[in-house]
Amino acid sequence: MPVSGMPPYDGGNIFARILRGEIPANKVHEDEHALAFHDIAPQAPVHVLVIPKGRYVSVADFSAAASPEEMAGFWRAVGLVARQLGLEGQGYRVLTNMGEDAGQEVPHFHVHILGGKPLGAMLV
Ligand code: DGP
Repeated sequence: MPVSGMPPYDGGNIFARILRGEIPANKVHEDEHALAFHDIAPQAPVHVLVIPKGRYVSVADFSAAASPEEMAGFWRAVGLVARQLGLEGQGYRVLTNMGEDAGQEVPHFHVHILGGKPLGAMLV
């Protein structure tokens, strides 16, 4: 359940459908807690999304409501995927968009892993 004030989780969102195997994704990793797949509109040479398997709308929801096991499993998967993609040597960026002002498009918590070129220091 989302924390109070959060929108309810919409099980019809595109990432929920990817998790259920209803639409395809170019997967790079899957385990008990997380799924990682290439972004459909890459913003860098490497652009992968990592999502938890649980029903969390955003980082606000995930950080408030996920269990310690889910959190640990999710963040372990983020590091593992970056390593697996060969990004550790050069560096990479991990970011998440939360809500309207940040331009969050898909209401299932996800982090972007971006890398494969110098990204600069700008955050916005
Ligand atoms: P955000 O703005 O943080 O919610 O980013 C959502 C990202 O999801 C955006 O970079 C594009 C990506 N995306 C949207 N639909 C699909 C899809 O059907 N498949 C894949 N692989 N990525 C998608």
